[in-house]
Amino acid sequence: MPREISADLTAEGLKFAVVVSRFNDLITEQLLRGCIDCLTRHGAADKAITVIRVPGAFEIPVAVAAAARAKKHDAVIALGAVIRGETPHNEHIAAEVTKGIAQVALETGVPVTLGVLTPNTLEQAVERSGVKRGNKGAEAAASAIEMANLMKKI
Ligand code: INI
Repeated sequence: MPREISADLTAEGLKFAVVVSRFNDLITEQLLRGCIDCLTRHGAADKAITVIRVPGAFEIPVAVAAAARAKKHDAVIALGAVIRGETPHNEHIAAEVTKGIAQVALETGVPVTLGVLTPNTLEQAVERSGVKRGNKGAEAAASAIEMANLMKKI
């Protein structure tokens, strides 16, 4: 049998930074709610969660980088909402955020999870922030817990 490494979803004793953008805060506040709910339900203490607010999704990577380099958190969670059609440069923003976040994770070795919605419409954003299609903030939180535990095991 090959040796396998996988991790559980216990957040007890782990520390998290959550970087959340204010742009489209109708949506991002719901992502944050889902994220914190997931972390605490899995055992994270309130004082083990630091919420860092940035103006828009474009500013997420630099704050994620600062949080990861501080080496105070077991994982960093990025939350935002880039909605197509709000501005012609929305696609550039979405691409930069995704690339930037991935780069930080690879460079620092700190897991960073992506809870940035990139829907076509506000309605889709609402659906993915706790209404019909789950909550992307909670999904990003669960992935962060798993990755934080996994990195300790590898
Ligand atoms: N920021 C977002 O978080 N979502 C968006 O949909 C968005 N659009 O479409 O413009 C957006 N723009 C602001 C951007 O992230 C920066 O905050 C701004 O350009 C200042 O650097």
